[in-house]
Amino acid sequence: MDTARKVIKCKAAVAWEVGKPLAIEEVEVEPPKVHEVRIKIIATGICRTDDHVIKGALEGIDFPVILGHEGAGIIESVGEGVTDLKPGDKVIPLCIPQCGRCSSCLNPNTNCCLKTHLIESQNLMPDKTSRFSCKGKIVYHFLWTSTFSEYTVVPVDAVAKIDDGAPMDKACLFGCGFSTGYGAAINTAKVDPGSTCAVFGLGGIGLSTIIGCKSAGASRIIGIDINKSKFEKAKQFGATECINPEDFTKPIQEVIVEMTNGGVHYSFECIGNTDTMKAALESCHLGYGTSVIIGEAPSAAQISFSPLMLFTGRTWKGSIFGGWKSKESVPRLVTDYMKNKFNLDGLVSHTLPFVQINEGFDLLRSGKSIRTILMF
Ligand code: PAD
Ligand code: ZN
Ligand code: ZN
Repeated sequence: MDTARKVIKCKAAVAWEVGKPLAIEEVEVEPPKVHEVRIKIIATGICRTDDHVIKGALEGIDFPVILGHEGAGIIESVGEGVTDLKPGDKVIPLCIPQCGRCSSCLNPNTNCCLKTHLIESQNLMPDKTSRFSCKGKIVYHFLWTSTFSEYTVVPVDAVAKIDDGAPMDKACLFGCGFSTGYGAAINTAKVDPGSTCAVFGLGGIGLSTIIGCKSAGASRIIGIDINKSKFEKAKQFGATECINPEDFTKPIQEVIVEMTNGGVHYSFECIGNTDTMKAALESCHLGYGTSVIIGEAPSAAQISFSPLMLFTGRTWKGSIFGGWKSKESVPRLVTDYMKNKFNLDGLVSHTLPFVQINEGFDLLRSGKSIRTILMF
């Protein structure tokens, strides 16, 4: 059936209000407008950031909304003016776009395109309308990705075309988790061979950071988590030792400074908690230690720390989507994966049919899963 230019009715998980489980609904998805594409999502992962929205921790999200930002799919149809994508192409929607024209896109040192949700809301398409509706009500987009829907509409600046042979159930991890952690180590920290790293939080982001630290040649990688069941996998990915802050009476940063004779070269916060952000900074060595914030703290959070930490030569950075300029880098990352440059398959702890999405969130909240992949 030729669906192009027609409204498609399909399944989606709608978040009607804060704090409620997602509801599987039949939604209407309009055809793509100018410079947009409609994608049939094949697989999507569940990331902690989606959970932050469900819990109301992130400001500026309108409801009802279709969440999801770690997906992989196939172009169903393209809107006017789209020249670089065609129906049938395998693609990954990008939660950080790359417009190629703004001052950040033109600056080689950042991936923070000014079209991102950090600067203006991505609850609607660029023309300020939605392509989704359900039961006669408008449903909002999320990060321009909304991958918790069998079909979604995305602006072309937020879509990367990937290798035709890429397995979709793994490729979706390049839409957030893997790219974010791996890039934070490679691009943001620029971990060097022989260095010592500390990774706070061993979920999908933390484990991907470990993969990055290892491939950059770090000789010692310390994993930190309050859930011991994460340690085995962390070691498989390259952690040389794992510690639980609850096993010590003194603060974890003091433990790490002692273990490493003054502090680590690189630390990464992959939790989203201001206490562990501070602990990660204080775990760094004076003079040359660098700490990278990857975890997303609640919108209203503030942090206080001693300026002496930075005065004495430590560097504090943040990393969004691993520093990758998304549209050009994601296809290369997927190709590198196909050439076995890194193995991320172990990040997928569970696979469920899409309609069991709430079970996927339960697995995340109970600490049992790394990434649950939902298949349509
Ligand atoms: P996750 O919940 O799977 O992993 C977090 C891990 O931290 C779990 O294993 C917890 O047990 C552990 N943890 C929790 N509290 C503590 C603590 N006090 N001390 C030590 N360990 C603790 O989440 P995730 O890996 O999907 O995401 C991690 C964060 O990264 C989260 O805040 C998410 O919103 C953020 C994120 N950032 C980006 C980005 O571009 N910067 C992208 C995607 C996700
Ligand atoms: Zn994410
Ligand atoms: Zn841009």
